[in-house]
Amino acid sequence: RSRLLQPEADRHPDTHPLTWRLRDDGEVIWLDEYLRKDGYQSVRAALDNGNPQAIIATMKDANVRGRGGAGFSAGLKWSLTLQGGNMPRGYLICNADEMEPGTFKDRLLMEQQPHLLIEGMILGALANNSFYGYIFLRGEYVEAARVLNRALDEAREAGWLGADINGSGFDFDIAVHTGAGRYICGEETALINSLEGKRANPRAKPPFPGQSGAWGKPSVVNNVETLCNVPAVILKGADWYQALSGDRTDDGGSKLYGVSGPVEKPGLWELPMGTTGAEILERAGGMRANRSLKAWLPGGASTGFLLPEHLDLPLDFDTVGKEGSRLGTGLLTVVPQEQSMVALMRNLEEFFARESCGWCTPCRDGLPWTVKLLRALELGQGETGDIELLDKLAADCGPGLTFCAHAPGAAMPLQTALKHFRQEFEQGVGKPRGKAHPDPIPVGE
Ligand code: L3W
Repeated sequence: RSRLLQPEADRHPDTHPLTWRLRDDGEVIWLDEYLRKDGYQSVRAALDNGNPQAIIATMKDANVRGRGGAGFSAGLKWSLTLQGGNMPRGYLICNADEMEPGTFKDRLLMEQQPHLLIEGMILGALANNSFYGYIFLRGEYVEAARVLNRALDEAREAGWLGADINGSGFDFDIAVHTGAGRYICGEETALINSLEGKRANPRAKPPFPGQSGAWGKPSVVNNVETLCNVPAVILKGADWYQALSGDRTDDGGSKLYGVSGPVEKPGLWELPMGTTGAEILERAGGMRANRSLKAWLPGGASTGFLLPEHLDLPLDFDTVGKEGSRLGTGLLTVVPQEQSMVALMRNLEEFFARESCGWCTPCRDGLPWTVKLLRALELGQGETGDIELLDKLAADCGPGLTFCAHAPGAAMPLQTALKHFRQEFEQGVGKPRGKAHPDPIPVGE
């Protein structure tokens, strides 16, 4: 299996909070070793301190931005959770439904350092006064489920989970819940519906889950990598975390960046936030022989295409936004010169169309229509006006026009492909417009 192998020279607790404990053999860091390497010290410190507000204040000052792709401040989210007074205690949910195409960071974290995630979740539970935690895990992540369940048993036996955690009076336990294979379950409110045993349609926000989530209780949903940052932030403080990225960007911390595609060494590394695409490509050994870079996605299929000229931009949460893209998950997908952008977009839109929950019209009907147009263009059988129609269908999926971010996520790669490579799409127009455009056919036919 693939492993997160941070080079030994880079493994230091002061600079690599997510990966410094990793071993050369890539084996799992079980409890004994985790404890030897400072494990659970931040939970101990937080329990001794006994002030959940202090955890939230540190997280807010550190400005740990959500690593699932949206970049919302975790500390701010935690400060908005309804708690106290007559509020029932709620849930701390880890979003481990990693299905973004090209993204494999959370799996490697969970498979190798399960206790780091568990420690981050306990801190999240303390801060949000959660009484129970769920790890909503992608169903195909069988190995991660095995590792997590064994680590949860270890933590329970050692008193880090369960009733009265290490004599503190605080109760909290965690269960792994495996998903059944839908991308939309990664959207936090669809995830909550799925957890409740309902169909995974997104819910309207507000109310945000922190106000009313699973079974109507305050529920905080954070990504795996986000939660794995928490122990070191609580132990070392906001200034240390901010300084990790140096003067590369205003966003602090380190980030798991990776590459897939025709590069010499596809992989995943912990690097300072704001590392450039060029530096990440260099880590990956550059493009394979006889391949040159045509375009790249900075963080999954729902981000926008960037060009070689953008390689020197810092990959933080805001900079690539000015180029029509987003950081997303920070795992680059590299596209070589000979790849047809029309075929690539057809493939991506087939994925997005298939994974639509069907709730909102622009997504349910617009995405299959997009696939139909792209299929025709790919075969050179597009009609005059098809490209303008693609522009319109993508615009109809824009932010705010649908319940959740699935449709805007599907629109962004299409819009940027049309912007940067329009000529390739135009080459697929082979005939004048027919009398009437037929209705979209269901994807899969
Ligand atoms: C309280 C407010 N909370 C926002 C919270 C909100 C959520 C977080 C981000 O989409 C993107 C999507 C995918 N009070 C709040 C508030 N929040 N305002 O902040 O919310 P939002 O709406 O900005 O984004 P989202 O709906 O969570 C996430 C993209 O990420 N993506 C997907 C990645 C998939 C994976 C994976 O498979 N592991 O990561 C990648 O780019 O397309 O655009 O918690 O409640 N006023």
